[in-house]
Amino acid sequence: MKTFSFKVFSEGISFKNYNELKFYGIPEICFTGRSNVGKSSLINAITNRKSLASTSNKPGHTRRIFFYNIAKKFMLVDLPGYGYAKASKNKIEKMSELVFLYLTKRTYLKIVYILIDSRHGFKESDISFLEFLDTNKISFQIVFTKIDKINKSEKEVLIKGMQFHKLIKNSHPFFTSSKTKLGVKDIKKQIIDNLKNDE
Ligand SMILES: Nc1nc2c(ncn2[C@@H]2O[C@H](COP(=O)(O)OP(=O)(O)O)[C@@H](O)[C@H]2O)c(=O)[nH]1
Ligand SMILES: [Mg+2]
Repeated sequence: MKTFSFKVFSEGISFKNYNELKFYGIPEICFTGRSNVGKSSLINAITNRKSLASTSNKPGHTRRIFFYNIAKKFMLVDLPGYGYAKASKNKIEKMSELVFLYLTKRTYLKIVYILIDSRHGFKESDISFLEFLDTNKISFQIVFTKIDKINKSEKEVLIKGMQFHKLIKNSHPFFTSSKTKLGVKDIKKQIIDNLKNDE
């Protein structure tokens, strides 16, 4: 496969229930993270759009899974975020049934990009989500967002913090900013490489 531009072929289509999900016959690549982590901004940066992912922020839409067909090569999947600040504690801990079924049953799923806000680092909900992916043998890639908001020594603290958990210790995170576009190319390159392995 040659490189391709991440042109959005179809506008987002969203689902609220697992049994409504359609199969598209192309690989699926997910983005998720705690709310406000910068997920919509990063999806917009990757697809070079101003407001592609903003609709998923509308009230009532936050519990839906959004699919965007990118250049007919893959489906970019915007998973509902976890760790809702306004939800009850119970909801924070509990993964929605939709996300659970999607992640455990979807055979076209290639990789999950886990977004972590550089200013806040890993939280308990991130770690439990990572443990869930590991248990279910789902590959993931860690992406630090809003890197423009931290300085060099804060970045070092962030990297050091990764040594404390076995699941993230040896992983190679991406450092990104939707503001400066830092790291956006690296994600696109990894996606293209990942899709190549399928051919
Ligand atoms: N400085 C900076 N702000 C960002 C960046 N990405 C997102 N934000 C801001 O963080 C807030 C949440 O971003 P959004 O993409 O809506 O997060 P989401 O809730 O995860 O979809 C917004 O105010 C964005 O402008 C970034 O890379 N740099
Ligand atoms: Mg959003």
